[in-house]
Amino acid sequence: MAVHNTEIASFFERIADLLEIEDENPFRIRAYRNAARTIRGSTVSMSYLLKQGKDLSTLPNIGKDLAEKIQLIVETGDLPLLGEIEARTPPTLSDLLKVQGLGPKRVRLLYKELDINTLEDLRRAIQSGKIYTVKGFGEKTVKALMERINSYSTEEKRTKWLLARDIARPLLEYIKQCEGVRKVMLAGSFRRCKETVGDLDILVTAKESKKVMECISHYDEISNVVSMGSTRSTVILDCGMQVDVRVIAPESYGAALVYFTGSKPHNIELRKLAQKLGYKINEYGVFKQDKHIGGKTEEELYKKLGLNYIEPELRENTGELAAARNGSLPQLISLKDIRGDLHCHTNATDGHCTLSEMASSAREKGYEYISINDHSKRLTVTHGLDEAQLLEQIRQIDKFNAKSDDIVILKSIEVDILEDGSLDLSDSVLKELDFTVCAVHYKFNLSQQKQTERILRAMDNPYFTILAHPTGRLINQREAYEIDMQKLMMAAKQRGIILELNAQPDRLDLNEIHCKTAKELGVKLVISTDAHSQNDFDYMLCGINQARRGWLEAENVVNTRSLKELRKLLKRK
Ligand code: DGT
Ligand code: CA
Ligand code: CA
Repeated sequence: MAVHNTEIASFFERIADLLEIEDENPFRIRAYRNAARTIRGSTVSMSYLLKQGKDLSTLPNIGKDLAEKIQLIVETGDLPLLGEIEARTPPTLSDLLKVQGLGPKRVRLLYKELDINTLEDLRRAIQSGKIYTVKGFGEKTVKALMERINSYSTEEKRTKWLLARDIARPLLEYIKQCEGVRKVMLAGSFRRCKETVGDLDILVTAKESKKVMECISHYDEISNVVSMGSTRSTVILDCGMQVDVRVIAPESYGAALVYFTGSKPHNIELRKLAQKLGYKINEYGVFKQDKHIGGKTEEELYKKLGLNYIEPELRENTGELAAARNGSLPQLISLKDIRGDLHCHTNATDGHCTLSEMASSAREKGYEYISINDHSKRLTVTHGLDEAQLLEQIRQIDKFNAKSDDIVILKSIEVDILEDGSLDLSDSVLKELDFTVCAVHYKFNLSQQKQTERILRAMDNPYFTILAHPTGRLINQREAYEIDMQKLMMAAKQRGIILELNAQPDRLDLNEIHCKTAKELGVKLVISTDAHSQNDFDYMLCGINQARRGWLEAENVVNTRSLKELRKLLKRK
């Protein structure tokens, strides 16, 4: 039996988890995670490629060493390296990583000091009070931890959008080549570009649905068939993702797409509206007294209801129907509007690539500008730039710009907002930069009032330009810290400060509600990838998804502007 891509990816993910707990080199950890992503997202299996004699090191994120490891897994079904790591660090520790609030550092500490290996061990240590002997585990932390453990087992597991895309991609390619298939579409929350998706909903139009279902049942990565009818089926993939597939008639395509794209509240409002107009709508079409009068395309369905076409990202029943009726839907921002990236790291701190490597990737994207925003000294004591190092980087950027005739690198920094609201570098060096990106990286647990005051005080610094990942949340891992967002936004507006929508797939910070509020208040936003390597520029898509869900238009986002316009917007009031 051939080894599946998901199995290979999962070897690398497990290695990355455990190395992280061991506090290994972050570059190495990232290399395993990136490789896992490539493998999961590949539309052909690694086994097949190897059989064809393909050199796997030509794939993105796969170097010679990883290519050899993949080959070993394919040939033997095993990877001794994982066994070696598991011999020193129990594999169950990676389950603990999944508990929100437990990062690798804390998991390591719990393991070293109390020999906590499993969730059950952790629960017992909390109940016996032993956990309080470990540094950093105070009453508040432990209480929150217990709540999370209790909800953990019942919590449904949702997959981040980008990973869902990588899982869906090879499956869609597979379905497309099944005999008789015409169209294949992903619907559901995936199409609405939610931050996370529960399951994948796939619609297929085909001549003969039975044959298609038969073909799908032979997909290599299915672990369990939950149900298999002639027009609908539900399967679980090896990676645990559930997939609902429906085969539909071409004349119902639009109606089915609307129905299965959802959201449910949007659909309910549509149905109510249809009733008012004397129609009935369902997944098969639009009906007037049982006569099928439409539903072939989505546009047609919306038109029959007196509505302009509503983009999937807006279908949450948060005002989109009214806007579609009165012609005031936003002209949503799209990837092609983006002209540059204003949050990028290099290997001067915790990035992986040089300044010119980052610039060349950005150039390939057709960008006019990027900025370099390495960390200031505090964050990563060993990596952060001090003032002399930052001045040296500024000289390097000047040199680069003098030679570059297309892309421009803007001089910047990701500077820490210290606990007292001061910035981590002195004004005398900050003034040498084109702008700053300012962020909270520690002391997440201040009260709402204190945290808000801390950031407001930082904003009083005239060199504060952009507030990075404003809430600090990490999807499935860490809650947002408490801040008065309305207050921060008003302050940002007054001072001409820009808020970042951080596009990292596990941040997506601001969320869509914040984006919409910012737009309404007239606060400017920037969509930035926080790229740590060349491939990370691709995260811009995730940022755009989030921005679209937040009703943003190009004009709300500063990195849709030309460099000349951008420079004006980066000026403080
Ligand atoms: P998920 O999978 O939890 O991320 O969220 P969705 O939105 O993909 O939800 P899912 O997979 O349960 O169903 C896909 C779409 O099908 C959903 O957005 C709307 C539609 N749908 C499902 N069940 C119902 C229902 O009972 N009534 C209506 N009107 N629509 C439904
Ligand atoms: Ca779904
Ligand atoms: Ca579903």
